[in-house]
Amino acid sequence: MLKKTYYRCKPLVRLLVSFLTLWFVKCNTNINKIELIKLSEYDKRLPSLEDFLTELENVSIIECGAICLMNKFVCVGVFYNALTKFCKLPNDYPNKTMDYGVQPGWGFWNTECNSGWLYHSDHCYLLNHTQKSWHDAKLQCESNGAFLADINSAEENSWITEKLIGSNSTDQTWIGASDEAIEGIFIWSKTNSTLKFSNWREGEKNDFKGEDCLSITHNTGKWNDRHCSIHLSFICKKIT
Ligand SMILES: [Ca+2]
Ligand SMILES: [Ca+2]
Repeated sequence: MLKKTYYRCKPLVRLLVSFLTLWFVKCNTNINKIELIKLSEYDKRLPSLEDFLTELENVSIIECGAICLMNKFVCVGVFYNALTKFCKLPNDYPNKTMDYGVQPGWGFWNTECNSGWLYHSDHCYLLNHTQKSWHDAKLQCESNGAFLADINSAEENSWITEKLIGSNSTDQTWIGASDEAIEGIFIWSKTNSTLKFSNWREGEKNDFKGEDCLSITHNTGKWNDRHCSIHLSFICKKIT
């Protein structure tokens, strides 16, 4: 039995988005953010087979999620009973072959993204603080099965600025477009397509001494073209 006090997770923000409930928590562990998505199709349902790796009692949903992600096995999600504060970590993703019983209070919470990644609108995002050139950042994302993030709407740009970056600094971080192929025509590397949405800072893009790679400013979410060889943090994105 893992003790709940070991993790000391504090809920920071709780957002209700239609049928999704997103939790952002801060822990004193290497897990800084956890996102759990409640899958309503499992409400009040619990596999009656005792097919669980771990069972915990008297824990919060946040603590339960943190414990799941702290384990070495792949954490697919948790069964949690809001009435009794019991938590069960399943061996595998629940499926139709399991024998379900209807029990009050139980719900299934999915960990859609790996530890450190944040979920938004069917994608997982990671702000990687390692400073890399634009091309090395792109390769790093791709080595994680992701891509250097594209941004396709004002809503996505705002979410990235406020929730993923969440900083007052004027630092900039790489995102996934460049105009190296045709000067002045920025192309998302993921899709090889031109920008359908843009959020250039006043006076940008200016190709100052040959700037070709796209960055986003932390505090404003505004875009700037920078020299591809400079080292910045970067945002990886992948489909869930
Ligand atoms: Ca340029
Ligand atoms: Ca510029």
